[in-house]
Amino acid sequence: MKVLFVAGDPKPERWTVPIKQLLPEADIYVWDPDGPAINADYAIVWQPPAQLFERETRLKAVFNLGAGIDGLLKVPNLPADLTVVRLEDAGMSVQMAEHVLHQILEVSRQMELYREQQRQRLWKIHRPISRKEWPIGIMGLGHIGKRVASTLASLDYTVNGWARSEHTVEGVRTFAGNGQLREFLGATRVLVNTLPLTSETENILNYDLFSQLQPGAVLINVGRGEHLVEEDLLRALNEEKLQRASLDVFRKEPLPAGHAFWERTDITITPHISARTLRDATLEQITGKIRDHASGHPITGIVDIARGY
Ligand code: OXD
Repeated sequence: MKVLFVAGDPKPERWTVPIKQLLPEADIYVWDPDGPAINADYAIVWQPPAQLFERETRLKAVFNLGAGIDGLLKVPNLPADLTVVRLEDAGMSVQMAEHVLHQILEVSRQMELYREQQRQRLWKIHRPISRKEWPIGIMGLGHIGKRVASTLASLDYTVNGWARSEHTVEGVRTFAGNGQLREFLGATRVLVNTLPLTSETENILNYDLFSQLQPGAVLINVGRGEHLVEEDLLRALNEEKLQRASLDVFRKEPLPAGHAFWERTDITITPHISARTLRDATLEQITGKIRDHASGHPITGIVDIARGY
């Protein structure tokens, strides 16, 4: 079995050595843009070049090194009938739950105010959190959205969840489809985006949507930069339709030094770190699936290319 590793890591051996340990029966190759076809059976990829699918025409499946497969689906020449498999959790959802909780506590527990007081050596106690004032709405109820929602629900926040189709999450009120979006937004003060990026969800975080949230709303975007209409965010903040935004993902990454977001004290910027791909858990999952697929067993995480996730 031939497995091809295609990701722009300057030290690919960080990946290929453990892949070989986990899958000793396979021959492991690193993508060489100028090299010949190796007739790989499987490819493990992150944002691969279009040449991959021109050159490697015998792939049985391609495994994405991330949960979001928008980057892979954009690659020209991706055969429409190729089996594409995304990462399922692999330690990401717990990180995401932690990150989102942290961003919420920043506002619900007034952490910036207490940091400022520390700078002033001021001991002053403000009123305690009232959870009722911080209803949270999670957009996207896949592995990650569900984990975020159930973590927050376990801390007694009111949590709503919205997705294209019906979902059930214990302790969470769920809404489905465009027909229930308005009601979901009206019940939400902290909006957390974990949606996959598709043609239907691109630009979904826009001025019209922000206008339907509860007063003093907060946006936490851990989905993709393309979900957000950037000028609409600035307008909503300027008009106080939103109180704050915490952004981990951007249309252009790294966020250009001259970008208006850097200047804003009402925007928290993190460099796409809300949930990192953890190498050990990721490779255990992918190599396990490669072995199962090669021996004809069913695997989970196969993407519906037409639906986009
Ligand atoms: C992912 C990511 O999609 O890291 O997994 O953004």
